[in-house]
Amino acid sequence: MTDVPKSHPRYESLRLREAIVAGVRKGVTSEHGLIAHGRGEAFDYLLGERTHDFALAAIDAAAHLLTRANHPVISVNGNVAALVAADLVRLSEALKAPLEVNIFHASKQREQAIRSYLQEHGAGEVLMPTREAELDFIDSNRKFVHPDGIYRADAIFVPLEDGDRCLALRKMGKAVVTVDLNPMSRTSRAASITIVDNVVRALPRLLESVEGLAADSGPCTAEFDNLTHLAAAERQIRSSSGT
Ligand code: PTJ
Repeated sequence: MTDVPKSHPRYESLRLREAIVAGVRKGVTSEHGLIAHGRGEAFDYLLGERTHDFALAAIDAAAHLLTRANHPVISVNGNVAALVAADLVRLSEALKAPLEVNIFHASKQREQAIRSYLQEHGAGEVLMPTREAELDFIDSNRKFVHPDGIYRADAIFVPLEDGDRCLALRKMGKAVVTVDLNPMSRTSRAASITIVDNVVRALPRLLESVEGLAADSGPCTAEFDNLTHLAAAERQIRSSSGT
């Protein structure tokens, strides 16, 4: 990383900033993505920049839900592509779930850039938004989906989401797993399972859980109550003294 020694106490946080800035420069991440990242940083700081028990429980429940789904799909936007492209590709392979580009800030050029970036990280086919299939209950660019991807999916992994589409997907009867550092966001509250953690920490753990389950498809763990988990995350934030 440019000029920052690994011994710097904020090294990891600065590394992620650089990854997001590099994403913008490559045309993968939107400029708005910088602001979204900053909001995430603030929540992560309050969470002590570590994965808590409520997130581990959500990861476990998410792994069960996604491995048991008939047609899981992984939705990719400009921020997650910049931060965790290689992990998304590995998760897609482990779940046999297609990757589908779906962005909020409309840009055909950026959609193509995200696809190319995923392919540089080992992805095969990447589904793209189409005009052939539209989600109900939503007006933004995110309504345009692929007929064999999000449109047909019974479970969708949508890390770093804006609330509208999450609600629309739920109203359409689909299960939604999200990763969001803000337990109070509309997305967090609307999702079936919210992993309140940084996507860069959550993805490797989710992958590990999915790979473990693929080897041993044991019984499903207890029912997951999303709102109870969000309340635990909020308590953690309110009691925080930072990192
Ligand atoms: O590429 P696009 O056009 O689809 O745009 C993607 C963003 C993320 C810019 C867009 O979806 C957006 O504006 O999202 P919001 O409404 O700002 O919500 C993003 C949420 O993700 C916020 O609640 C942040 O706290 C959270 N967040 C940000 N960075 C991370 C994060 N959660 C987990 N890990 C992060 N690294």
